[in-house]
Amino acid sequence: MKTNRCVLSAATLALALPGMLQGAAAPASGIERPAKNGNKPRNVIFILSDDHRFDFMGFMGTVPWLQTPAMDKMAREGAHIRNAFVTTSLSSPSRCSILTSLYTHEHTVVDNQASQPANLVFFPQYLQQAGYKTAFFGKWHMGTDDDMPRPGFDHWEGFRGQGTYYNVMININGKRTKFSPELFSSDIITDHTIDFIDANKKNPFFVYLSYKSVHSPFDASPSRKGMYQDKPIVYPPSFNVPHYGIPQLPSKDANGKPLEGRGWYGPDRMPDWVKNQRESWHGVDYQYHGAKPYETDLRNYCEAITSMDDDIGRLMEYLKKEGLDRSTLVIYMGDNGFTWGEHGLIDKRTFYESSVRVPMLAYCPELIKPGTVVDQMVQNVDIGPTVMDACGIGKASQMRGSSFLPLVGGQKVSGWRDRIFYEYYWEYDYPQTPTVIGVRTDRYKYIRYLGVWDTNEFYDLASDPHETMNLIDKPELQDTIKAMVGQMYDWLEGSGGMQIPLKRTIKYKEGDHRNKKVY
Ligand SMILES: [Ca+2]
Repeated sequence: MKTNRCVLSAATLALALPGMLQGAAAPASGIERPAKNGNKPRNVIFILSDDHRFDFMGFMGTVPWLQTPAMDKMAREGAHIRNAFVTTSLSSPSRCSILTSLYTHEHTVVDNQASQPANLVFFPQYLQQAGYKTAFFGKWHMGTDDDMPRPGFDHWEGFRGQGTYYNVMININGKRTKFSPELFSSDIITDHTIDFIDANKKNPFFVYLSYKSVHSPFDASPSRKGMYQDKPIVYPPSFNVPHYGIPQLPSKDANGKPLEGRGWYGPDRMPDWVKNQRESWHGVDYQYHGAKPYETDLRNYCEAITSMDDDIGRLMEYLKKEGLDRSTLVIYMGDNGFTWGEHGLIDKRTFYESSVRVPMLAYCPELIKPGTVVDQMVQNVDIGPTVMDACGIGKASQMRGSSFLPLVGGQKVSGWRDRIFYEYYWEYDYPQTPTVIGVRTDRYKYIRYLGVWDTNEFYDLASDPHETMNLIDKPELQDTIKAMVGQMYDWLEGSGGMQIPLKRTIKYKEGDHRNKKVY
């Protein structure tokens, strides 16, 4: 296949080669050398998307008309890790947890602007040390808008900040290259990934393919634009919960007594900040300050997913053609979820299911039986240990996560985590969402808000999977709630998380329509 895109790609790569040798980061010296684990060193491709929620894949049926044939095939012939979560539902913190296997309060990349601490070790550095050729393509988005090569990669192609869908510019091993404006970002970096694999397929390689898709402002490849614009919208059950509006203070009951509990919050006891957010940058009634209607944005989001799926399919076809498909481990994951109407919200950041759950698929016929479904709770901090495991390396001592390779391989694993912990730190740019900490088991979820006068939340996910009835004040659940709060603080105390990381603000506010362009 020779398209204009490929010709341009090839030319650009050729130009960049001298820079590649000089500009790409050399393997770090002085970092730990984790022990070999005896596994055959495999090729690994880790595909990361941006803001793709856990259930917007064709085979899941949430959106009946959404087409994702490549993801469907990965699930059908590989593994669907259906309870996959992030530790913080925001791009930069989650990306840093993927790369370091540390919690957000440990790596301290707490928001999308914070600078990237110099002391972090990224898991691809261990792969380089073990003789792997490593490459990064796409959105790094960690540590301001810096697009320069980062440690751990022999070949680097990074976007600046969020990157763009069209008019793409890529920093290739230290040198910025502009592409023809009509070329689509996912198409370009998929081509370059295939070029890299083609040049390195005789060596063990690791590719970190990080799409700009499917982040706002949502956009599709030329062949997919408009394909869903006449499709009916599926609204989630909690779209109109909470009831819009908050009682005006002072608020009293019929006997003149001040309202409290459900009298104040309403029968479902939804937090006031959630009700407020409905009419904000991240709420369905004023999303992105009215830039586009909710329904248009949702359809565009789905077109962005199908566009990216086309590229994933093309990469998988290439692997098959080259005979690399059976032994290469391919992992697909989203960097955080995305709320589409649940609780009247859009966006991520919260600890609600739509925000904290991510899509995760693993494909490697030599390791994984077709149609494998993993029920255990897997997290972003498990990616580093898992990739290293597949590359024949044990996990590094800093790492908080664990390899889920035995889970997708169908092995019985004892002692796997039975709860996950969550943290999100209030961000200056988008002040609508407070600081959130919490804990979730396979049955219950506890959510605590810091810095606002509001209600905490407790849900029974077995009877209320859409989180519509807050049980925080139920007398019969108080012992369970108290125990989970204790576990949450044990986790924070045990991992140095009892101080909230505070970062210097970098930019003017962007998303607070009441306080624009003020410090
Ligand atoms: Ca993201």
